[in-house]
Amino acid sequence: MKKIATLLTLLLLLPVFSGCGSSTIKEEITEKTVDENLITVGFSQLGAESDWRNTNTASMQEAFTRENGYDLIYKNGQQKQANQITAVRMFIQQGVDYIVLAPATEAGWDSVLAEARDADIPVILVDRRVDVADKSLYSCWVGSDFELEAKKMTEWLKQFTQVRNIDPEELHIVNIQGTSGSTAQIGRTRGLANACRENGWDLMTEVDGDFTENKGREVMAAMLKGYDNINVVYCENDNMAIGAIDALEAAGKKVGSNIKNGEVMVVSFDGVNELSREYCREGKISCIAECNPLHGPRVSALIESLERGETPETFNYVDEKIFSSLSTVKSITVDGVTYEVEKP
Ligand code: GYE
Repeated sequence: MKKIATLLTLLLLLPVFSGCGSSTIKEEITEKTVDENLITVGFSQLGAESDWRNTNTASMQEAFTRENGYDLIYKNGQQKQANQITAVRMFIQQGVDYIVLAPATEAGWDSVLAEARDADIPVILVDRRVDVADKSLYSCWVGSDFELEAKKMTEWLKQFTQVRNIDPEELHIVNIQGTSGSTAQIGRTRGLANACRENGWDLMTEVDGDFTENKGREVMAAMLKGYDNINVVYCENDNMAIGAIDALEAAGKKVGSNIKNGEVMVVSFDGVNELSREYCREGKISCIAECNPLHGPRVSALIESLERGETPETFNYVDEKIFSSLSTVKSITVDGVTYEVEKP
């Protein structure tokens, strides 16, 4: 079998080496030269909107190398679910061994995942989830507990304001949200909304910033025109926080934790981007709830487990930290678990 595959590969490559292959032909050929000894993985990544995403893509590419026994077919969905659906259909046609999907948003996956199941190709979800009626449409998922990240952040804010004698009704919060309908957005938004209700904080508005720096800047500038008393900006990722800080400073605001003195506090999620960590060290970002993107080895461990005929846990959560350079709050306890607040 291996010999036939190699022979086929050589025959297919001939026109390219003799100079008569166009780049389109080359692509078709690469897609057909599947090495029988490798595990073929089709990975549909949703896009490249943030540093978190790029680090996640790199982690996957480093894990699924030929040296590690994999043949990786990587497709960037450019932030569009339609592109991701096309990629999954292509993987099915190519007969890959596993489909790994990092879905942009949760809805609308039922049909294409049913096609994968009909073709007997296991689907592993990474990072965000899908909302499908039939839960057997995917084997398992690995990623973060986004609502827990938000609970950690809001618990930190609650303790911080208590220690600094800031009354709950003095907080005027805006939320710059991640891509609407994505698991990360849903969990982080829900966590904040619940905490605002429970603590009596004023949640003034929630606006989609699509997880990008440019959108964060744009949305913040617009909010500053609509509200003059914003004193907490909750950004659902660091890239949007960087954009928001630009807009705040351009409008003459001082970012920082001294709310009583008129500073605007910025908090965010991820802790991947170097500039945001620097901002956190300087106090421009008061607190970051970590979101870990290094899923490559985790997905590969799940595939190895499936290869051995095991049934891995359906939902696999990653442990995450919380960072602040302020020493006001030393630790927080959420759902019975205590987290030390670490230096960024
Ligand atoms: O926080 C953000 C990215 O889904 C966890 O997506 C991911 C989020 C991450 O764009 O930066």
